[in-house]
Amino acid sequence: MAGEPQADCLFCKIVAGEVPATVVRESETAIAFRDISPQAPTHVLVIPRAHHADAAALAAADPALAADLLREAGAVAADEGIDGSGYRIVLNTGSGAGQTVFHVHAHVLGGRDLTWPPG
Ligand code: IU
Repeated sequence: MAGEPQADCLFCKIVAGEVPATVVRESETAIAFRDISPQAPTHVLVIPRAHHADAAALAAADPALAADLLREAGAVAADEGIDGSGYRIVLNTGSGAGQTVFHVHAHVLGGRDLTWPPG
């Protein structure tokens, strides 16, 4: 069922505290933690506590939670001091776009110049 924890989901295990992560921010609905393979000086993942596979599934099932996720991503950027210089929020959706963990997560990237288009 939409939103229920999935036994085989790494990010559900992080939410449950069963897998360690460097958490930088928590709210009632979302948590933010540092990516284990950072691609920029700031690289934080923001995830809803509830399990939704990707951004489209989240937006369809719970638009208010999707809004929470974006608000938390902006708050992470402010906490990290990268909101002034600019940052990127990335929601890879589908394996062809590079999604490897199928629990929706917003990458918050910044602290260096970011080029466009992405690879
Ligand atoms: P993607 O958009 O699904 O490719 O992003 C998954 C991210 O999760 C990727 O940047 C990984 O480095 C990151 N990650 C992590 O932070 N901790 C983990 O244990 C695993 C992946 I596996």
